Amino acid sequence: MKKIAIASVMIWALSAAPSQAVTIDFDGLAAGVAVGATFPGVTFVEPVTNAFGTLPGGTTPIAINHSTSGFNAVAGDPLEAVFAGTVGSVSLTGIDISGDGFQLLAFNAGGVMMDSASFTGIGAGVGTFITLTVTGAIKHVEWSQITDGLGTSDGSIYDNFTYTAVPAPAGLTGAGAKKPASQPVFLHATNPSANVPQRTMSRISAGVGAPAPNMTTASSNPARSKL
Ligand SMILES: [Ca+2]
Ligand SMILES: [Ca+2]
Repeated sequence: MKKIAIASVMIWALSAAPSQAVTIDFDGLAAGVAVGATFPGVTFVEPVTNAFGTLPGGTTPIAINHSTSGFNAVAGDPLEAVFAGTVGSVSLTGIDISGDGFQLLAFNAGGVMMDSASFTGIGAGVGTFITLTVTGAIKHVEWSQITDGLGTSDGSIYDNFTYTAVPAPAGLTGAGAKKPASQPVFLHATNPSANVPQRTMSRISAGVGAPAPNMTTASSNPARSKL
């Protein structure tokens, strides 16, 4: 019966009503891996995982940062997420947000920026976090610091990527809709009903068929004394 119950939850996650929020907390992934296409419906470009989800504003233990610029992502080379279709809103929590700030930009299918949100903290932003939301018919989002005036003396990470699909026309949401739309769905890469070992998923995200690269927290995240 327990397996049946878990399977039912997953079916809900995969066939969620169009207006339902989906939150990716990254906590089922190991630290130091590319997120890539781990989660259905959205492909992450640049984000790799780190073990700083324990900081204020995050969910433990995993958060994300840029694959090459680490904790100092800049607007010219942002982190990105591209949806398979279009979604109606995207929210993301920025953690340890300093005077260099945090911006979240939303683009439509034509690549035109249609919404943006931003926040600027004070100093190195230790303990400062903010959840930004953008809305519209969103095909992809980009996020980064606003500037990098503080350089490597400061950095930021990100966690809890949430999106809500464009609501379907009235009358098309009733099939199997037994779960309240206000209740978010959390996607974990290690959901037992997926029946895919976490290690395998990490390899998939790094390249199918290739030997698992030596991706460690140290090699994927620049050595930093603080964020
Ligand atoms: Ca997390
Ligand atoms: Ca910071």
